[in-house]
This record gives sequence, structure tokens and C-alpha cells, in this order.
Amino acid sequence: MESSVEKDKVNILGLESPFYSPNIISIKAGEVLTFDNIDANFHTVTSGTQEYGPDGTFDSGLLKAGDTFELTLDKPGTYQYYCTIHPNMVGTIIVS
Ligand SMILES: [Cu+2]
Repeated sequence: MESSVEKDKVNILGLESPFYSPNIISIKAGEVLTFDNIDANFHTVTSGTQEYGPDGTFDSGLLKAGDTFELTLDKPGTYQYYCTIHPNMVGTIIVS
């Protein structure tokens, strides 16, 4: 049976809410999640929070316009991430 299901993807929209779309995404452990920077500005996808900083779980580094970042998380849990350049940009990944 053919599947038309797209791989999980988050679009990086930029400085205005929801910043990352969808802002909260649920995926399964081991699935590939792709972040696509569709904004004209540089952004990052960095695990952690603006309050406590990067937690070291993942970090895209600088993504310029059109860049993508593929992420696979093997452990179930809730992961918060943000943009280190624009710390008000935040998003959440829920892995089951
Ligand atoms: Cu940014």
C-alpha cells in the first residue's frame, strides 16, 4: 500500500510567533524530523531554553535561508528548543 504521509517537518518561520511551525510537534522515537529554514534570516534549532541555555542534546548550528537540519531523537520525552540568535524563538518536540 502506498503511503502519502510526508516525513515530519517543521518550518522555521522567523521572528514572529509561532516562530517554528508547527510550534509543538509530536513524533515517534527514531523518526527523522526535518527543520526547514524558510525565512530570510539565520536561525538555529538548539535544544534547551532561553533561561538556562543549550542543554547539549542537539544543535543545528547556523541555518541560513533555505538550509535544512535533520534530527532523530531516540529517547521518548519532551524536548524544548530555541534559536540562539533570537532567544524568544522557542518550540517543543514531543517524542513518544
Ligand atoms: Cu533565529
